Amino acid sequence: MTRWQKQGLDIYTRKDGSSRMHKENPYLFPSVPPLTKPDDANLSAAIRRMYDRWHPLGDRANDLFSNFKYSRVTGIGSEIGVSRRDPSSIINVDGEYYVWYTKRDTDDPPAGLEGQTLTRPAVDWDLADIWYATSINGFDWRERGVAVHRAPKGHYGDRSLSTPGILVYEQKYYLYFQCFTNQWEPHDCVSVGMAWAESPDGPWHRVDQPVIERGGAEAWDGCAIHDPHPLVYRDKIWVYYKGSPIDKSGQGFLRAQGVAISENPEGPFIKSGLNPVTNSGHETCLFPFRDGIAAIISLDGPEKNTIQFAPDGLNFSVKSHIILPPVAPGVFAHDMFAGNDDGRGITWGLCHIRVRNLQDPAKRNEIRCFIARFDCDLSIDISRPEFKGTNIRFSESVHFDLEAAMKLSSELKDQIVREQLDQKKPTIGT
Ligand code: AAL
Repeated sequence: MTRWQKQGLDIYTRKDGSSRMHKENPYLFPSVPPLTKPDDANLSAAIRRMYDRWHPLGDRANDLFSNFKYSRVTGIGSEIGVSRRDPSSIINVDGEYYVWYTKRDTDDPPAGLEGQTLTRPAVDWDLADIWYATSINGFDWRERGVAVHRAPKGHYGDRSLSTPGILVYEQKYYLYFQCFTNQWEPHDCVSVGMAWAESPDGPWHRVDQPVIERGGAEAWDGCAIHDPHPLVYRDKIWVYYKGSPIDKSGQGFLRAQGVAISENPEGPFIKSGLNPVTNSGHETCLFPFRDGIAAIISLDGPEKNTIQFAPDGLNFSVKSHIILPPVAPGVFAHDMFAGNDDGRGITWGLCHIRVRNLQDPAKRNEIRCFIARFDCDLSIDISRPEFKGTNIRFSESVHFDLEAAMKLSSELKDQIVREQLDQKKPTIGT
């Protein structure tokens, strides 16, 4: 008598509706896990989590999991003496992709806070302007020139403009960017400026005052509003950003992101009462996904290197753990500004890669960046199994790479050799 009836690849179900994973032996975990959680099986905490939090097929069945594969681009790629970094989202206007980014082309490399002058940059994104480039295929780019120049001396934004985010709203174009005024200040403190244009090719009109202000002295975003990332959601303009506090005593919130919302591109932007809405992440990168908002959260914080999702744009949770995420990504999401509660996800974007002068320890500030492309599968509409694999191993050169500080330095090695004498307790008899 067959008490249990098999349902395809799914579980065995009894007439009374109860289910189990294996017809004969309820304790045997099968090679093909049932797609729905068996209700009478003896499941470990990890396997229960697999059903309650993840999916029995793991990353393969997760629209919000992807690997990232990188390509060099032409036109805005690596160039000695020039830095291009922090690309905006990418838009498509009349068949051409457009991207905006920070470009620094100074005679001297970054010299740090102490070494800066009116013409020598403190950091890589100092004494910079917002430039733009276009492309037909997203791999080969043509640099088109400056989009938004620094302001004249004595005006808001006369020191440096960096890290742009693009918004297309009611047939007009808006760039939001970090707007540095006067001498470079410690801690990268800055507010957000804005410029608008009738066409993606400009001319751009710079607004002479901040459009999103820093929080108060004790706020989580009291020092800086970084990486402004606009999108349209629920009939409003949402600008996500990374905040940082003035208090750098070591007790403060290290990295978090929040959002400021407005009905007009010019503002006023009202910061969400729930800010910060992430507890992790460095540069901001978000895109509409189904009826919510997805975010690539990388580099910093307890939930670093994850893809997250908020069904309301505010309450994010981790949807996957990712490997070698793009740094400072700007993505192409054709529906970034559609606001139609039907986000389709992304398959590619641009990011930056940092190059540092490691030959001479005195020149650690000598940094430049270049733009690269990444491809991925965080899309509902395509399926690329090549991007859903795990178990990525890094090569010998990555393990001993100095730039990523993966290789143990000789100073740290000496310190460790000294310290481990105390820890060198006998294996037997402890
Ligand atoms: C980036 C961003 C912001 C910071 C600096 C330039 O990657 O987080 O833009 O200010 O670094």
